[in-house]
Amino acid sequence: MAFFKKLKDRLFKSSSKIDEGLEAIVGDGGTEDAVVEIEAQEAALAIEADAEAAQERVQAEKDAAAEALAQQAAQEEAARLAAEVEAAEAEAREAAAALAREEARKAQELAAAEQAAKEAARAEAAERARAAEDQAIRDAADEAAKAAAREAARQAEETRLREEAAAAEAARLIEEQRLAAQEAQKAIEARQQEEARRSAEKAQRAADAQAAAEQEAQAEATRAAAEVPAPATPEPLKTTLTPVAPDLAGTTAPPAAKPGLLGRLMGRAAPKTVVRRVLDDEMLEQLEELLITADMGVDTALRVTANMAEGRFGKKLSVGEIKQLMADEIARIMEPVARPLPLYPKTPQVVLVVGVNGSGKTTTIGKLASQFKAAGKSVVVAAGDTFRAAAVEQLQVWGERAGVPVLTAAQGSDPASLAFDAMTQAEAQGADLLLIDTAGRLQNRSDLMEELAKIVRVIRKKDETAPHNTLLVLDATTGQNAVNQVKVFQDISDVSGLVMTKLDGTAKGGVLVALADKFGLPIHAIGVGEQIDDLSPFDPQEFADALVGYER
Ligand SMILES: Nc1nc2c(ncn2[C@@H]2O[C@H](COP(=O)(O)OP(=O)(O)O)[C@@H](O)[C@H]2O)c(=O)[nH]1
Ligand SMILES: [Mg+2]
Repeated sequence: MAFFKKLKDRLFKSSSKIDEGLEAIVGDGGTEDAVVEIEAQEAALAIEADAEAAQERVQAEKDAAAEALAQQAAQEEAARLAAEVEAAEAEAREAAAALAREEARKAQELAAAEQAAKEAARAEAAERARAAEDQAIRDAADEAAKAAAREAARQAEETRLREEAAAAEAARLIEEQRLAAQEAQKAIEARQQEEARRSAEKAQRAADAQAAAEQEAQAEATRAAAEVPAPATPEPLKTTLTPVAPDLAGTTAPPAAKPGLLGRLMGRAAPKTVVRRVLDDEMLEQLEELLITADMGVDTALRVTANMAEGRFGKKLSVGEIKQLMADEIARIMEPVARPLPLYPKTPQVVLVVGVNGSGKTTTIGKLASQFKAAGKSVVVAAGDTFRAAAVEQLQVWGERAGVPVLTAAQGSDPASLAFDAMTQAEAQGADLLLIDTAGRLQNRSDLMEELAKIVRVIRKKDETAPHNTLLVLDATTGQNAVNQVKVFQDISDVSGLVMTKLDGTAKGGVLVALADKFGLPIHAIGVGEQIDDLSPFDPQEFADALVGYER
């Protein structure tokens, strides 16, 4: 195609040259024609003038002859002289005519010569144009041949490069296989050594234990012979419970006393073997599936794997590297949404807590109340889930644990009027925060919507900027269903942030990544247990590492 286009361009160029040539020729011819006409006219005028001059000369001679004849004054000779004059006149006329004929012939010859020269010039120009045209065609053919040669060379080069790349790839694969085999061999050797070491240690320990037991038996026998045994005092019962009141000033439980967040989150053991593999389509698909099975949702899983693969396709990656990449990618998605519950100078700050039944609202309110209390804030809690008596009692228990007042109303009473009373009390006692629990009967969505709207309406009578936060509590074990819950609650309330509970109770948790990716709502905290201090600030990197099982 390119070749034909080139040739076409060149042909257009040579035809435009012909145009130029034609114009030049026509222009030149026009001017030459005018010059010949003028010259012919001038020649004719000269001949005429010469004839006049000759006539004048003849007249003068005639006059002179007449005068001479007169001077000789031979009257009788007059007739003869007249005859002679007549003869001289005729001769002179003849001479003048001959001269004129000669001049006219010369002028004609000149015009003919000019005409011939012009013809020759025209013929030469035509010949030049033909030659130029031939040359252009030859050039085009040359160019075509060169282009074809270049294309052939390029293709040959491409083939060579492809072959080289294939050879390099094959060599690399062989090398990889060799390295993998080497690594596998090393791992086997290491494992064998480790096993040998362990069995040696075990044997040693058995021998030591045996010796100690023998010694102890001997000593015991000696003591028994010497003393009366004292009554045994029971060992103090070791509690595995975590402290009830968390210390927000910064002291945390020592890592040995309680499994770390990482461990509790997914409850996974760190991998023991290292796997290396070339990142290819197949592997990417597998990674995607993996993320999808971790509740991440198709879109987010695709985004994560695509970003991971960028610039790394064909590279060999170890499990550790893949995990790190994945964790970093997930953390990057979550970073912008990791924000603690914002605290405002306006008090009481009203926090409305919404979510489906059983998602963990009441528990989360208890944990939040406890944390804020520990941070020196005065907190009031309103038991807005008046639908179930058990819900009210449950919140009262949490209030006692956290040491904050819980405002309740009779079962079945209007949660909005309870919220109004709670506002009044919170204002009266100068509370910093008012946490309002709500019911989560999603099966009757319009009732719930009306109930929440009414609560908002009445608290706005007290403070038109309230509620300052609408926290949506989601249960991590519900997986992708949490995505629907966010949509529904965004429809019926003004969700300002999320808390995800029960991340200790699932091996998945990927839905939180999907939520961050899809909605961009702030994630304030995560629930990692049923105890009062099992509510952690959301740390994206820590979460991502835990989700993929990466240990830094
Ligand atoms: N493992 C675990 N259980 C939780 C967590 N948060 C809440 N729960 C439990 O989930 C159940 C429902 O919680 P609740 O606060 O009553 O949910 P509500 O209906 O939304 O108020 C209770 O048994 C809680 O102990 C959490 O972070 N981890
Ligand atoms: Mg509840």
